[in-house]
Amino acid sequence: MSSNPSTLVHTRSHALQQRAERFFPGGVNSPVRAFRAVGGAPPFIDRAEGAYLVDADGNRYIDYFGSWGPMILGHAFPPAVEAIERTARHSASFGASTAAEADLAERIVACYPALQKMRFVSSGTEATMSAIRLARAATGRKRIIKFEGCYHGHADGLLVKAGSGVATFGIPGSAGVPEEIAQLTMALPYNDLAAVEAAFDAHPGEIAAIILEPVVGNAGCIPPAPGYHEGLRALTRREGALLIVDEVMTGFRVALGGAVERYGLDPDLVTLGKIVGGGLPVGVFGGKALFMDLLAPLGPVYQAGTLSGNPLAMAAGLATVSYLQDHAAEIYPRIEATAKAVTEGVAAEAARAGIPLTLNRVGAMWTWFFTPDPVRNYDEAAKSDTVAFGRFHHAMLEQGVWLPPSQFEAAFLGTTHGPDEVEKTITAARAAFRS
Ligand code: HOZ
Repeated sequence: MSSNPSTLVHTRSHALQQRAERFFPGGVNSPVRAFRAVGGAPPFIDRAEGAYLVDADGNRYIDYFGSWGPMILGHAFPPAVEAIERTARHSASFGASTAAEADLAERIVACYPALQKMRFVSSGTEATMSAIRLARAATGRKRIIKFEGCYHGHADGLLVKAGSGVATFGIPGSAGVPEEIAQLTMALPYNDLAAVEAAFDAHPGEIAAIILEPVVGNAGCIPPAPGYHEGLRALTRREGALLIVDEVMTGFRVALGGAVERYGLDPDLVTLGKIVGGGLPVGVFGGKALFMDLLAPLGPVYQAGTLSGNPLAMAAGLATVSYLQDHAAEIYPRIEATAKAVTEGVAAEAARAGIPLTLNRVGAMWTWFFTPDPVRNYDEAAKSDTVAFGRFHHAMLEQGVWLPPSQFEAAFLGTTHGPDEVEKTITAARAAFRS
């Protein structure tokens, strides 16, 4: 693959990028959006509908990142748009309770019975940060275990060997995180139960919780090895530590009840985000009532938020989750079949062109790793040829296919992707691999 000069016009996007750089570091409000990992300048989005993004210069793209996960029902999903419009007429925020919060919670519990009690926050970062505080309070312990390449938002203690932008930019651990805090986080290789056992042996009675992405999405997509989840549950139970399953990415994605349903997990706490807010900022942490009831005002663990349970966010979340729940039997097999067709079709084109590619897919999330070898953990993901990925990304973008702009992010599709999009994507990949 060679990097051909751009044929699409990006004049307006370039001007908007220059303007944005006056106000925002790198011109962005979240690092991976800057396209630094794949090179080139990011197109600015003007609008989106269904499976398509339209940029500021009028170029159309098939969207395979779906706002990094939330848009499983396609962009501008009409019931969510109507619910937001209707709700906004009665004010965007009250800072007091509304019936919509319990309406959404009821729907969430129907999909996630493991959430005996929950609390709404405004982002996945808040959800994981709060879940960890709760685990520390519940156990009276300080240390936590996370896994290399897993990303759980940008709270201090979780930016240790993290995935997503941290992996993309090769930042070993963020500057500004005090060593004393980072030391409380043990980052272990994913899919390696012996490493977890050794950590518990080395720090008996000190580990409050294990937090994991049940299917890694933030180092690219990495499925759990058979028996891995069960092993983590058995070890945490034996050692009196909590198991926190971070389903911000996988929730309502790999099944209606996320990885908890798909793999039959029994977590102590679960975190949700992305899809649960239907594209608006919502995070959730919840789980066993005995832990959740430690939260203020019932207990001594403090956590709060002016925009928590925000009415617009609840409206979008309710429209999305209700639709998913009511149509789950049809939706999940269909998006999985579409994802299988597009991912295997592209992988077959790579094989025909002699380009080594390893495909990891769970349901409608996946990564094409530019490596011939299996990818079961972050170290194996990091062996990918990121330069080749960057060239592929650009060649696809040029042909109207927008993939996540980093080898270390998962791709997604949803209900509005169909045979046409699959066909166009495979054709684009054929051209990309042969260029
Ligand atoms: N942390 C997100 C990807 N895993 C990126 C969020 C964004 O840039 O919008």
